[in-house]
Amino acid sequence: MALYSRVSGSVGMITLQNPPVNALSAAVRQGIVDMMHRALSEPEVKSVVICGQNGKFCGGADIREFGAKMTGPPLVPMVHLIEAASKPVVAAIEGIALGGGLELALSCHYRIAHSKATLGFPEVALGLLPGAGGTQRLPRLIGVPAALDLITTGRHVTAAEARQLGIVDEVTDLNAVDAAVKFAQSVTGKSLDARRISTYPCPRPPDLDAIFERAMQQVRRSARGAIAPGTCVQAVHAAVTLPYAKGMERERELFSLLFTSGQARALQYYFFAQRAVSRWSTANGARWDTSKPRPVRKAAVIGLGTMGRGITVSLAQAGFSVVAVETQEQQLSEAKQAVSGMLERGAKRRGVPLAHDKIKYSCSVQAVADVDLVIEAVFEDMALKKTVFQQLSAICKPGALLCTNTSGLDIDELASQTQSPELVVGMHFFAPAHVMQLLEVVYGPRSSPEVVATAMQMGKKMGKVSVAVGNCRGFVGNRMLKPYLEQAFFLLEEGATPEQVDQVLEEFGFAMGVFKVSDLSGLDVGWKVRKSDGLVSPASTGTSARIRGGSRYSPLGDLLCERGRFGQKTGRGWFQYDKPGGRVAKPDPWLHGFLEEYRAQHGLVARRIDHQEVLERCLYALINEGFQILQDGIAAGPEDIDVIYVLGYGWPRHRGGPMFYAGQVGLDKVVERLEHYQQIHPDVPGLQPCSLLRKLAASGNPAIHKWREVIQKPRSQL
Ligand code: 3H9
Repeated sequence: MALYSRVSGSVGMITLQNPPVNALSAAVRQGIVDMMHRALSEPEVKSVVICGQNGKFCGGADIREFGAKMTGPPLVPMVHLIEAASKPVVAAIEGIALGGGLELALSCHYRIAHSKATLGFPEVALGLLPGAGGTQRLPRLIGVPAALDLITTGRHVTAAEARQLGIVDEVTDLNAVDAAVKFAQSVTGKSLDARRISTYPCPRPPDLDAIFERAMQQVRRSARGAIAPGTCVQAVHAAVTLPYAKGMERERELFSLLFTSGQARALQYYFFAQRAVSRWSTANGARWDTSKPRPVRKAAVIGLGTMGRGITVSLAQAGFSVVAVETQEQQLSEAKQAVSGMLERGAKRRGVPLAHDKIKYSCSVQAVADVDLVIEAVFEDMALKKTVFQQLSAICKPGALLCTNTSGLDIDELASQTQSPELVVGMHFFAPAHVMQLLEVVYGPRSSPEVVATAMQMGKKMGKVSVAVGNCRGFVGNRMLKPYLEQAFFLLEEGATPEQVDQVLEEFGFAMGVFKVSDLSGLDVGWKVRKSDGLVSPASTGTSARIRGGSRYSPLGDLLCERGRFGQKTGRGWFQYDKPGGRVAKPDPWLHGFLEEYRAQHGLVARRIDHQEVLERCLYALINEGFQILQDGIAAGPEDIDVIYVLGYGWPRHRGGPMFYAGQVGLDKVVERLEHYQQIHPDVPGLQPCSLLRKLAASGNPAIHKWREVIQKPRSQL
């Protein structure tokens, strides 16, 4: 709702009241309309200030209302009422003015912002465009190129930048509401003719066509199939080419198109999913709201390879004192140099404060004796990690958390090396660790709830989205990756090429196809794991080279590694590169010949594989594993899986994540297609629909927020 008060005798003050971000719900919109009429009708009131409660102007339209039937006054007539007012209306922007919140501010005649406020049009990230006149007013106010930038990227700007762009009239370090009241008094009685943005002509730069062409190219390059950015460009184009009223009609048409799209639903689901994962729970009943994190001031990182360096940088930038340990002098000095460079680049590019003085380097593990938390980041080798954990358990002060950065090793096995297994958790960072936003916090059966809470909070302080997951081989992300990769290998055996598979996945919206990603991360990484699992050679002579443990296995990755093809780092992998370390993947005729020979050797006849089969086999096998993970209680809900896949594995955000996507396709259809492929390829593992997936499909494809009710039942039957 909106509160009304009178200040300094002549200023009517309308305060938006809808915690936590004063979103423009039906009640708030109704309140604004009613209070505007009241302010305009009171003769003593000479000017109006609109502000938000609790230091936040407004976070935009209430996203929670998007799924329901629209009630209350619409936003567009509301902003027109404000702009048309005969008394000056001043927006007092504290905290945030985002989306519909900024549109509300743009309908006011003046805008005063606090210096710490941020402003922007983030609608594009929700699959929308600013639909209450934002696409028509902003270019009129700040010009086409700047408006295109803000609207198509959704980036937030500081009050200082907003002032520079001409979005706000004044910036203050003092109380912005008080400043707005004073300002409102100072403009009482002045003509408002020049203050109504909708009446401004839209600037028409001479190279207008080139500007729009460039903007379209830019969004096509980065959108990966998302439709909102290009639609935003079209809406701004209408501001330049049509009179205001016609431009508003075009904005409404384009907004409706997006609003009803599956992409908008996916992006809005994802918005809430990313917030839901912070309300974590574990399989044994620990929860975010009953587990208190322990204080951490000083942390340590053991092992300063690529991951350890990134983790050190993240910790230091988040303000923690860090002891960085690498036992080899030479490697320590190289790491020190690399970390300094990363900190300097962070300061230069992102304005992160330089944090050299937060880090102390040491060659001795003894240096971690007084820290509150250790993150071990040595090689992915269980024997080595066990030794480190035994040492840490003896050296660290009582109560210190012992965390391991691993992409899939058994947390419980490591915990059993220590005197206090309840203090052990996994922290699975993604490379590069100081850049990637995702952190899987892996709890073992013995990890204490406070320890999970502490690791989750540490991730948040490092600017990451932390997702709590249970302990199993590969946790959530890498466990689901295995069947996805397997299908891709099998498809090569059956006649596909790496470029065909990657093209299909990239057209779906992945940042990179599965084979390019393998080349980037290094084919030797998986090879090492397969070797230690005893998979690289058949169990006994006479067993087929393509069978392991009774299931089909593709040794293609192993064969490439045996030939020294480790991907980008060696200049050859599934693709070829111009030099070792090269980035541009090119199809490799050698590989095509190699695949032909391989097929001939194993009696495989290549067939034409269509795009649909590539997509369905890769994605549905991955999704099926996701349902198995839910069934096993490794992830608490589908949101956890979706956030992991979007932030850690390049899943296109506008498709919501694999579990949301499955729901959109229809769970019954996913089951039916998996069964279809399973019938044709009975020897291919990963195509047998898991029982939770079957159960959900049979219960009528319920909406994703209802899955948890069904998930609880199979678990309790175990
Ligand atoms: C729009 O305006 C369309 C119009 O152009 C045209 C229409 C015709 N609605 O992120 P946080 C909740 S589209 C409802 O954790 P922070 C959020 O779910 C809208 N709820 O805090 C969370 O709830 P919970 C354009 C909202 O401090 C709580 O607030 N606006 C909304 O890290 C705290 O959020 C946007 O896209 C909302 N609009 O960040 C802004 N916003 O605790 C989206 C937040 O139950 N919001 N909530 O999980 C944001 O970017 C961030 O939330 C914000 C605060 C920066 C505001």
